[in-house]
Amino acid sequence: MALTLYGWARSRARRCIWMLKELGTPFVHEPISHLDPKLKEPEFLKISPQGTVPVLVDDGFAIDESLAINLYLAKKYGLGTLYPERLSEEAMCWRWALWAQLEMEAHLTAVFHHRFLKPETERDEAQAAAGEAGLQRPLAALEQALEGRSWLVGHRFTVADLNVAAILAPNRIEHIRLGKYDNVRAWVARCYQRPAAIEALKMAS
Ligand SMILES: N[C@@H](CCC(=O)N[C@@H](CS)C(=O)NCC(=O)O)C(=O)O
Repeated sequence: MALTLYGWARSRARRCIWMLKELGTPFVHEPISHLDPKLKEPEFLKISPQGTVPVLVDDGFAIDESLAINLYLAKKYGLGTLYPERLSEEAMCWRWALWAQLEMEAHLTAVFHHRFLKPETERDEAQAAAGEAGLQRPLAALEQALEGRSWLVGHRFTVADLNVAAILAPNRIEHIRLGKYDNVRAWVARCYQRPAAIEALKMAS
């Protein structure tokens, strides 16, 4: 099989599983945990230089970084559906991925870690609150971008929605107050009602 995804669904690999399920592309799944020491062995570092998951190997070509993997997969297998053909729309897909990674991910991680993931004795509510405060500007921008529209780019669900919604995963955003962001809440729900998203989430439970 040419296409192999490494990383169990309880890691950021879930983002790529979601993409692969959307595309319906056959793939081999190697559900290795992000805690597995094998990730730091020379053999694995050859395909994932930082020893992290997810990593995708497509016929000898290896790529890590979940959102980049999704852009690659969408362009290769979903051109005209999940990946727009028009250059300006393609550019917006890159834009949303970079934006989500840079403007949201670190803040969300701080909230998730300090309100949920860390043992109670190691949680620091000040760091969680700082993360939540840092999220206000990007959330307000996303709220505005979704005003009067169902999807971020064009008129259908694309890799832009998948990548941003993957960062705003339900298990993360349940720890932040989304009260005033009605468009964001509704859009996240729309994205996660998709059968591929449901399947990917099930694999993590
Ligand atoms: N920005 C990377 C982050 C990759 C990452 O940190 N993955 C975690 C699992 S969610 C991991 O493999 N951690 C193991 C480690 O950092 O040693 C991506 O989006 O793929």
